[in-house]
Amino acid sequence: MYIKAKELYEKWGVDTEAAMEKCADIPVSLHCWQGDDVQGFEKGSIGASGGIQTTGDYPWRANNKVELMADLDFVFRLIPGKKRLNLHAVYAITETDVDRDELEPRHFEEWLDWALRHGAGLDLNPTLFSHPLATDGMTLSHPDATVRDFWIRHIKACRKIAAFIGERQGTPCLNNIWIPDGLKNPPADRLSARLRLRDTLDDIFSVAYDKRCIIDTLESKVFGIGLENYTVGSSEFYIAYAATRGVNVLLDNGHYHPTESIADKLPALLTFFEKVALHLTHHVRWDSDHVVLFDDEIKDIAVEIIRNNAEDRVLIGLDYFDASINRIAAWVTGARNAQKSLLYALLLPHDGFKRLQETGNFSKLLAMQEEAKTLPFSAVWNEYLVRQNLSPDWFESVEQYEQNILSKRTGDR
Ligand code: RNT
Ligand code: ZN
Repeated sequence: MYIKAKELYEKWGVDTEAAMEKCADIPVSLHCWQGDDVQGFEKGSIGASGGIQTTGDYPWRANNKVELMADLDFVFRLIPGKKRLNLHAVYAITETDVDRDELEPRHFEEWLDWALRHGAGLDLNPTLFSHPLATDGMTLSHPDATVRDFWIRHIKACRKIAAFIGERQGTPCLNNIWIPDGLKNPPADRLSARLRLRDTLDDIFSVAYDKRCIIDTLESKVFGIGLENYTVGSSEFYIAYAATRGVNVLLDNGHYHPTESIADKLPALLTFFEKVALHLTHHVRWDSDHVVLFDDEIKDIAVEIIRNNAEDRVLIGLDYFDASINRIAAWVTGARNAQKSLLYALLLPHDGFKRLQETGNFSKLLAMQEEAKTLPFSAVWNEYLVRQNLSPDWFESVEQYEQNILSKRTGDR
C-alpha cells in the first residue's frame, strides 16, 4: 500500500520520504498534567482551579513522581516523532514543603535527568492556580500588592528555573505564563486590573535571560468557568504587550470563541513575531480540554505551520486533561493526532496550490484542494509508524499496562 501511495503522491509532486523524515523531526511538547488531572506534587493539592476543571472519575491516576514518570516512560514509547515534556511548576520535586515563590532549579533536576534519558527537552509553566493566594480569581492583577508580589516572585523563580533548564538541555525552555484572573459578574472597571498586569509583567521581565535558554510566552483566554464576564489577560492585551516588550504569545486553540479558528492567526502573528507557541486541545462548546482529535481545526493549524516553513518558529505543545478515560490512552491518542496532522500537512502539494492562487486559478485550486483530501494518507501514516518502530495497534499494550500497573495503584500520595 505504501509503494502505491508513494507513486500517487509523486504525481502530485509530493515526496513522501521527505515528509516522513521531516515529521519525525518536529518536536511536540507533551503536557505532564494529563497523567494526574493537573494535581501536581504539592501536599494537599486540590487539583485544577482558576476557571479550569478536569471532569471524569476514571481510576488510577498517577499519585506521585514515580508513577507519573513510569506512565510517561510508557507513553513516550507509544508516540512517534520528536518529543518534549511540558511541566508545570507544581510538579517540582522537593523534599520538604516549598512554597511556589521559593522554588529553585534544583527542584527540577530529577526531571532534567528523566528528559535527558529520553532525549527530550523540557518546557515549563508557572502555576498560578490551586493555591491559597489564588482563590478569588485574581493573581498577577490582584488589587492587593502582597498577592501580586507573591506571584511575581513565583514567576521570577520559574524563569530562573527555565533558563537553567534551557542552558543544561541545550535547547530553549519555553516558560509559558497563564493566569486565571477574571470576574464572574459584569465588572465596574475593566482597565485597572490590566494596568496592574502590565506593570507586574514589566517587573517580571525586567530580569533578562539569554534567549537561547528561555522563550517567554503569555497565554490569553476568552473566559474561564466561574469567570465568564471578564478575563484580564485577553488576546488583545497579550498580543499588544508581547509586541511592545519583545516577548511572545501562546495560542491555546480552546481559548477563543467556539467557531474561531487559530490557524489564520499563525501567519498573522508570524509576520511580526519570531516565535509563536501553541497549546493544542479539542474544545467542545467551551474550553473543555478534550483529547486532541485528527479534525479539521488541528489539520488547518498544521497546514499553516508547514506551508509557511515555520516548524522552527511555532512551538507545539498539547494541553488537555480528560479524566473520563484511561489517561494513558488519552495522552497517546492526542499526541498521535498532533503528529498525524503534521504528516498530513507535509503531504499536501503546497507549492502547486500557492501557484494556483497567485495566478488566479481559483476553480482548479478549490477542486485540487478537495481531491487532495482523499489521497491515501493512511498508507503513509502506517509506514511512518513502522519506521518509528510503532504500529497502529497500540491499544492492547495500554490495556495490559492498565491491568498490570494502573489497576494495582492504591492512591497513596
Ligand atoms: C487554562 C490554560 C492553561 C492550563 C494549563 C494547565 O485555560 O489552557 O494552559 O490548561 O496550564
Ligand atoms: Zn493552555
